[in-house]
Amino acid sequence: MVEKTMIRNLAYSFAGVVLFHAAAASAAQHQNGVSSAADPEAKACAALTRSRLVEGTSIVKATDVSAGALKISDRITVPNLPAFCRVEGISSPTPDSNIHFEVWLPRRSFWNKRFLSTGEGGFAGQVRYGGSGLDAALDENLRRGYATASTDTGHETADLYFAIGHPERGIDYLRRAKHVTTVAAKEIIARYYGRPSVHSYFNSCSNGGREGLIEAQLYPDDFDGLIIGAPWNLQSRSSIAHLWMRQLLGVPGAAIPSNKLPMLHAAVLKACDAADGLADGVINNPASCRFDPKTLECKDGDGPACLTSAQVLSLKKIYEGPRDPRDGSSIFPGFSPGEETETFGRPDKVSGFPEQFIANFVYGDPNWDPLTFDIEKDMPATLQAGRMGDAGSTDFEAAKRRGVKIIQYHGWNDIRIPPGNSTRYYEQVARANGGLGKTKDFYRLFMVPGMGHCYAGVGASNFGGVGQQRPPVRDGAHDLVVALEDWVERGIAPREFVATKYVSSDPTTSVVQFQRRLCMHPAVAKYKGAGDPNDAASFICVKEIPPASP
Ligand SMILES: [Ca+2]
Repeated sequence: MVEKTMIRNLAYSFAGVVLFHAAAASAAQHQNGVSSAADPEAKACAALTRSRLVEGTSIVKATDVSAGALKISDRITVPNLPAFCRVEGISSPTPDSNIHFEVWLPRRSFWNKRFLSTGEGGFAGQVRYGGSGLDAALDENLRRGYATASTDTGHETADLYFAIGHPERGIDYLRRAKHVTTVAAKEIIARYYGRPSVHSYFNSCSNGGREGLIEAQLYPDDFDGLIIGAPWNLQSRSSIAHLWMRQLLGVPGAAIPSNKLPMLHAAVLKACDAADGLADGVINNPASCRFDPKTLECKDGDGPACLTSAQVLSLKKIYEGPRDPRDGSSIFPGFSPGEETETFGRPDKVSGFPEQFIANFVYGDPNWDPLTFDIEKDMPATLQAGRMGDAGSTDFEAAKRRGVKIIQYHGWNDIRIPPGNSTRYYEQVARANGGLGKTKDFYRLFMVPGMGHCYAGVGASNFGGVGQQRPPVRDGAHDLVVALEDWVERGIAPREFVATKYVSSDPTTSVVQFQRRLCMHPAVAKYKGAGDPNDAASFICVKEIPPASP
């Protein structure tokens, strides 16, 4: 694995110049440390340690790190880094706060004059150092020449119930830590280089997507452009939906047995796969898929090739999502047809985050039992708790005034956060901002056929998002970050992307299996009917209004 990583990293394209890291092989063998104090950049780095930041925030340590692998802890070593200044800081916006953050500063000559922050998924709890050769964490941002930052958001991963008895730490995670880290990072950048970054960007997914939306909504001065992946922006509603489904499928006979999933998936594909012009196992617009679970209902008793009436009912509810028992309105979208594999219909296998959310923020009780969840009883308190950290506002006035640009994406095969959450939220934003036409001047959504949560899946799922394999080309067509820069800095708005599927999920591979077009919502990619289906040019983006959200 290390060997493969080294081979892949032998050539990096830095600012259009390909640099060959001839020493990469040997460098990766060593834990490189502090470089010579005589080096002026090393001196400038060390000097940061003594500088004071805004009140409540201080630099604990600033270390000049030479090129190679950096050992962070016994568990974490980040390979193949260029030389940089590693700044470790701490921030206490309240007396109970304990926010750790890091800012990584590339060498002056290598810096591309920009700040690109990564974000933190799930409940964070750790600085996002690296992604095992994958995209958009501190390591890869640094390799691309950005000054970059990440935070543990004020608690450690092992502290599952960090907000219980520590409400301010809860707020740090929900909305404050990313902001104070960003303010500190910008100040550190200005001091180290003697000038501020020309632009500040954000790129993350899931809870990181929520962080980005919170930033754009509450702290619009922080970033000039943000990439928002599959946002967990409505933690309260998402948790309600998850627990509702867990309860629904926990009833004896209601769950869909895993041995029936291949049969179910095949039936869904048969109904909807070819609607985009190509039967390739990927449904480009699941929103228009009219698969009726009832067509699979057993006629003569239960069997492996059919669903019982209880299973048919479960399946309808999985696709539909929970409804408010008081008025029948949709609380949260269901999952989209096309991903009836492995953990489909197994919420207990997907995530413990909803339980953790409710324990921390709703009842303050680590022993709260998720199996006692009752939508009627528990929904009001859960929605109330969500007001603190849900990023559901549609008010982007301040961001718009500053010219902030937002690119959002979401995989249609996401079984952690339903993809309908992104389309529904985006449509709400559009309604509140003068319609789709005006909204796309500052905010664009790209749905990704066949991609799971943030990355991976049967579709073309690599285009510069966090945790993805790196795109084959770092340009505005293949890479979200470059596209965002083009939009913010040159006024060139992204209309579509080329997403890549590699022959293997090994991050070292560069052999392309196929490429597809990602279209701007509500357009959908259609196969032209002729041409190599592995070539993105064989597809066009066709305007297709999805069925209205309930
Ligand atoms: Ca298809």
